[in-house]
Amino acid sequence: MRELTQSEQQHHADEVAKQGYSIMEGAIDRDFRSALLEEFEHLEQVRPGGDLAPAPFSGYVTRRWFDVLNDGDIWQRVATHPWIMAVLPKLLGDGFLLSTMGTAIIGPGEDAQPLHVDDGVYAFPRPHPNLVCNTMWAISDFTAESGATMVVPESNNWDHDPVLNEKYDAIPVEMPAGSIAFVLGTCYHGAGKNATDTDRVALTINYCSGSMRQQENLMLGVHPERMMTFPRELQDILGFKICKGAGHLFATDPRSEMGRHYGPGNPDDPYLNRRSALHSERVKRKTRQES
Ligand SMILES: O=C(O)CCC(=O)C(=O)O
Repeated sequence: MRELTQSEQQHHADEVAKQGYSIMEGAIDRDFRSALLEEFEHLEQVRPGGDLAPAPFSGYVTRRWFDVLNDGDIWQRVATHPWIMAVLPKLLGDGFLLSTMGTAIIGPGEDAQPLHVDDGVYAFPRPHPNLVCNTMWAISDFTAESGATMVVPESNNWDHDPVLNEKYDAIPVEMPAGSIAFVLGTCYHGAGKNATDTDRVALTINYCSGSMRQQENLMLGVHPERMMTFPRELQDILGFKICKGAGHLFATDPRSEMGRHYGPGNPDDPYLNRRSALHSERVKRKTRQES
């Protein structure tokens, strides 16, 4: 896949700042989409109907699977899509985190979701710095009829969160299958009504600033041994990367300690080497003192 140019990256960051959302077409190629569709079939077999019971907000005929980093390896690629990774630092700053990832497969007849914001969970008075950015992955076409995400353009710049069931001028984020839309945490949005007779197939992959708590408890949900096999970029956004001094273990990169307990890790990793060198030094000192 080609890289996003600097000016494309800036364009998306500017669009998001201005209107709350931005669409990247051609972000998911045919093979990637087919592999995702296969993964959904697998998930349907092992956890039929999704991980959430039918409910008004998350939907009655909507299938949402979570904790997917324990499922197929394809989710590791999803979490670190290069175009998303290129734009997010401009929106959430360095050290941003993966907050939650899941499917949003909206069945025929599902009503529109109430308009909401994704950073309401933090209850910060607005305006505030960007805390959250969602990415909506269109695996099938997003149209007004199929239930494309509805957004209220420029609501990201308003000074209050939406009032439940109030009427707002929302428009559908129409985009062809294979597109990904950024939706800022402060932008009023919600899934549209699916008035077709087929599923609207999507992923919702949500990121937050490195200073915020992740929505999904990813550090507890994935076994450390498995996390140590993940690419470094994914480990970073799970919380292994120190952000403004926060997130360390023994005042150093947590991978060192995790590698010691749950290796193999990367034997060339300078942090790991430093940590194990310090550890053997301590053991030697202790043995000397005891003898
Ligand atoms: O599925 C969509 O279009 C929007 C999803 C969303 O906003 C949510 O689940 O909170």
